Amino acid sequence: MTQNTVEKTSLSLLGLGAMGAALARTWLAAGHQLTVWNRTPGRATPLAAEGAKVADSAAEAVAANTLVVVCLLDDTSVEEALAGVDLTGRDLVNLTTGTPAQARDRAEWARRRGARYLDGGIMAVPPMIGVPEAGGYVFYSGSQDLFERHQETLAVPVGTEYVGQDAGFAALHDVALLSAMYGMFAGAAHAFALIRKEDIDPASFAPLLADWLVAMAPAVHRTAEQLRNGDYTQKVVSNLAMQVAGTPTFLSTAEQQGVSPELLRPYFALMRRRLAEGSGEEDLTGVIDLLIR
Ligand code: FVH
Repeated sequence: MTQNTVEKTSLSLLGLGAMGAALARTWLAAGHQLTVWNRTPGRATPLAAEGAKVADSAAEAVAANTLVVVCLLDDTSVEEALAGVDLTGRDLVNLTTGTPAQARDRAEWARRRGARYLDGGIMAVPPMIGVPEAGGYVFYSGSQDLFERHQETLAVPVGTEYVGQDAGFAALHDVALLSAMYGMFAGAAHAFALIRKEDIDPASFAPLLADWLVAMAPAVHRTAEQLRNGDYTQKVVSNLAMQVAGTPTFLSTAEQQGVSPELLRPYFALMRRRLAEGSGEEDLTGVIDLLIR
C-alpha cells in the first residue's frame, strides 16, 4: 500500500455543536469515514454534504464503528444521549467538558457497559481545530492502551497530550488551566477598567497588556520549583513583604479611577494573611498553601 491508500480509521461522532462540527470537518477532510449523530438532526445536514454518514439515533452511530467520540454540552447530556445504548466492545472517547469526578464515574460506567474509556479535555476553541499552528490540543487520560491505539486518529483535528491512567486527570488539567485563564481575564478586566474613563485607546493599551502578561507567565516555573522543594524563599525576585506594601497603591488607584477593587481584594487578602504568618521573605507561592482546605 502506498501512503495515499493507507486506510484511515472509521469513527463515529456524537454531538455537532460548534466544537463537534469543527472536529467532524477535520476528520472528513483527512479522509476518515465518519458517522455523525446530533440530537437536533438539522445540524448534520451540512456535514452530510461533506461526506459524513448521518445516523438516525445515537445507538445507530455507536453501532457503526468501534471508535466512538462524544462531544456534547455536559455530562448530563452524555448520560441522556447514551441511555440504553449498547456500548459493548466500543472504544469510547469522551471530549465533553466535566469534572474529574464525573470523568472517573463515566469511566466506571463505561467499563460496566463493556466499553473501553478515554476522557478528554479540549484546550482549544473551534477556530483552532484543524489549524496545527494555533497550538490547540486535547488532554487525554484513562486507558493508555486505548490512547495509543487511536492517537493517530485523535491527533487529526488537534494535538494530543496524554496525562495518565487516572480518568479524572484530563478534566483536572483542563479545569486547572482554564481556571488560570479566568484569573488572567480577571486581571485584564481590572486593567481595562482602570483606563476606561481616560483618553487612552484600549487598542493601543492591549498590546502592552498582552506583552506584560506573556513576560510574567514564566514565573510559574519558579513557583513549580519552589513547590517541589518546599522552600518558598528560593530564587525570590520580589518578596511578599514588598508586594504587600504595594497593595494600598493598587487599591487607591482603583478608588481614584472609580473602579471597584472586587477582583483584586481576595488575592490581596491572601497575600496579607500569608505575610501575617511571618512569610515576608517568601515568594507568592505560600498563597497556594492557604487555598488548600
Ligand atoms: N466551544 C468552545 O469554545 C469550547 C472549547 C473547549 C471545549 N468546549 C467543550 O466542548 C463541548 C462541546 O461544546 P460545543 O462548543 O460544541 O457546544 P454547543 O455548540 O453548545 O453544542 C452542544 C452539543 O451538545 C448537544 N446536546 C446538549 N444537550 C444534549 C442532550 N441532552 N442530549 C443530546 N445532545 C445534547 C447539542 O445538541 P443540539 O442542541 O444541537 O441538539 C450540541 O450538539 C462542551 O463540553 C464544551 O464545554 C467547547
